[in-house]
Amino acid sequence: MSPPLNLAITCFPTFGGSGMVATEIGLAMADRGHRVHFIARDLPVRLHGMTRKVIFHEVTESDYPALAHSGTYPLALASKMIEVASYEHLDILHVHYAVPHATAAWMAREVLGNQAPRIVTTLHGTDTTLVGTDPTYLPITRFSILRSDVVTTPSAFLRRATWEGFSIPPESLPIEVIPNFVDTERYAPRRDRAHVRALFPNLGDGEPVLIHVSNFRPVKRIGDVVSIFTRVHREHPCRLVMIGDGPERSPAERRVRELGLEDRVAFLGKQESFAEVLAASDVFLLPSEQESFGLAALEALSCGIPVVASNIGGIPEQVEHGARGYLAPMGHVEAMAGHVLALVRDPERWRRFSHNARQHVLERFQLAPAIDRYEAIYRRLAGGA
Ligand code: GMT
Repeated sequence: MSPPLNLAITCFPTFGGSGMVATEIGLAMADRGHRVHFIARDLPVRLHGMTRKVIFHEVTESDYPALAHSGTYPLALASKMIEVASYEHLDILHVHYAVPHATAAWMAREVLGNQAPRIVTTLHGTDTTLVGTDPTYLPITRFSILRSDVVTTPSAFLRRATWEGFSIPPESLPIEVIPNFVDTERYAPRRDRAHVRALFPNLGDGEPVLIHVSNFRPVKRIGDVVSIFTRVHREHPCRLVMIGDGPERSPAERRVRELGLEDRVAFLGKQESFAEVLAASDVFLLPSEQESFGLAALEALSCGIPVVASNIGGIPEQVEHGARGYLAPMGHVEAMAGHVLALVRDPERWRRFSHNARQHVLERFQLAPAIDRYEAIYRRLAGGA
């Protein structure tokens, strides 16, 4: 049997897809007997309440006044990586989201020399499409990605976008596509309407519930979520559940109040666990402008909830139009509302899509095969390849 590996993971600790994926990988590796460290600014959300399974190293910055606003986090992170790698003899440093994690990992490796762990960088989306290719960060992000030992992306779309966005010829940077995955037991079909009735006490029996989950950033087009809902509601009374928080939440809440629809829309804010509400809903909305993958849509599909989304980024790699949901050009709220109506007005169609969605996730997006692939990368690198 191969010896356990000593692995460190760096990610954003907040409610974002990249942090969730990173945490699940770490926990799964710990389950497989590897020694797993997390190096981050704060305890990742899904590690709360966990004891001893993984080891957490908090990155703290100096509060020296002259350093205020000088963005020293990458230096503090690199120093912590050096410290942990030195006394824990790390084999692998797996960083999620290139900015600034891949750069900190590269700095740490420069300092550690031949004692350095091998670096795996998983790109997640905006680190390529938005932040990374912003001229402010482009040269250093491109360099750090190229210096990683292995680079992975959750979709073929993001692999292409990385090659193109950073002007990297594919032959000089092989990128492995490892699709994101979902815990199919936690996100399982459970049509227990009590979970949505708790939010809407006077919910009618056949009244559909639409749902959206995100970080409410401009790329999510929260205004489109509300527009799709209002159009559907006009034709077919329904409800909307909004989970998450971010800059677009207040304007959306204001608009819902102005429309007099506040008793039909529930804004729940950030929720650590929402699988039951998701599984009790009817259609998941994701009209984003950018989405390298769309983890929340995968969680919905896993619960057997059809998805209506924009036809962008990596979404078509999981949502097949006309089979597990519907896709429309970004911003076409009329078309998306039409697709929602097609689902909620036709229970037979909804059941077919729901079944297809769950089956597809069970066949393609389970946790174990994805973890096998990450583990194979770690083993290959630790073995000197
Ligand atoms: O946009 C978000 O939801 C947050 C962001 C992140 O960095 O956590 O998500 C990105 O990574 C997720 C996990 O791989 C993907 O599912 C999201 O599609 C991706 N977001 C974008 O590309 C905008």
